[in-house]
Amino acid sequence: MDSQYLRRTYVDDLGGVRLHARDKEREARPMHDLTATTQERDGPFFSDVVGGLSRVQKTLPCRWLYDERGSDLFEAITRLPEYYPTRAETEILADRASEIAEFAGEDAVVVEYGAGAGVKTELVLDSLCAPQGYVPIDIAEEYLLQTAERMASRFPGLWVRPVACDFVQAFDMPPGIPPGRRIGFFPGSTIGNLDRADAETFLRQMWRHVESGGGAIVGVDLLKDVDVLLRAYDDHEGVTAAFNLNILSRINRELGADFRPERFRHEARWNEADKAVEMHLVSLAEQSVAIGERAFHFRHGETIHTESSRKYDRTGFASVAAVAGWDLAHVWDDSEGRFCVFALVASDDASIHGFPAAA
Ligand code: AVJ
Repeated sequence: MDSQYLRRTYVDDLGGVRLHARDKEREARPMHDLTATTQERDGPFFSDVVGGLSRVQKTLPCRWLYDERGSDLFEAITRLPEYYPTRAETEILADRASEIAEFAGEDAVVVEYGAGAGVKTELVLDSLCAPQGYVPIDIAEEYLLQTAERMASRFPGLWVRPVACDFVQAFDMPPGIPPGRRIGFFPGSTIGNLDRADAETFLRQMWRHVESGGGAIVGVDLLKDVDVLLRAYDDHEGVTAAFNLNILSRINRELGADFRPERFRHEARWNEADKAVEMHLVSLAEQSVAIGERAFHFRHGETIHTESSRKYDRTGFASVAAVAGWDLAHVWDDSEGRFCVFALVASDDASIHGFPAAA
């Protein structure tokens, strides 16, 4: 994991913000100012950026792509002709609504990782029989709170408790969750952003969150023709390029850096060893960038690796899930066989779950 910092925010009754003890000093700030905490030079954004740009292969963790503009650009990506995953997954969730409802059972509590704008959540909550609760988890707080509010008004009586945090790090479920079978929901192939070890750690944590007998619905993008994959990450309109480059503007704005985004270009690459599409920002010149006192040097053509989106085949993903304590209940795919949705059940083999609780 890239950062030891973890901010967790539980929103009570969608009215006020209740913060963890270690965040007490921030309690006085209004809700929308929470993002401003990333400006701190000792904050998680700063340490990730400085740490990532200090490596031989410069990197920026992809979670920082999602500030407000980045989240808007990602929503625009999901509507692009080249970006098939969202459409394919939405088709599956809509077509399989009754099977999903049966799988989840009555009175389910949906725990969504990386909730974003929550478009697919509505589909799933609509399919379910009397869902009791919804716990959206996301690091992009503005979107998270909007989504939580929308779901609360769209599904009256639903218990909604957003958790603002980076879900790949260890954290506990908020208190007061209504009884009912917990269903982890991890759509969008976001699991593809994690390497094998982190995917396994994530799946173990989700197991701990839903507890033995709980379920999970996980969207996974499938291996396919490399040209099709690359086009999905390098569209004609340049929306993905803008999404990728936006991280430089965010670093400028929030950390006072002097990146010149026009001196970088977006590139999508296939990494055959990792079976992943990678996004890079390629330096168009030899240049130096300052962040506070620090300077980072770029050779002409040197890149910053900003995201990996790993692609799986069905058996490959099922075996990662199995190692983390999940039994396979269903695999559904779209009509063109591009994407699949796994329905998993948390096995009760306690021996593989020595997972430590969050500190
Ligand atoms: C939201 C992480 C699943 O990897 O396909 C889209 C993000 N990046 N285009 C993905 C993304 C470039 C997306 N995920």
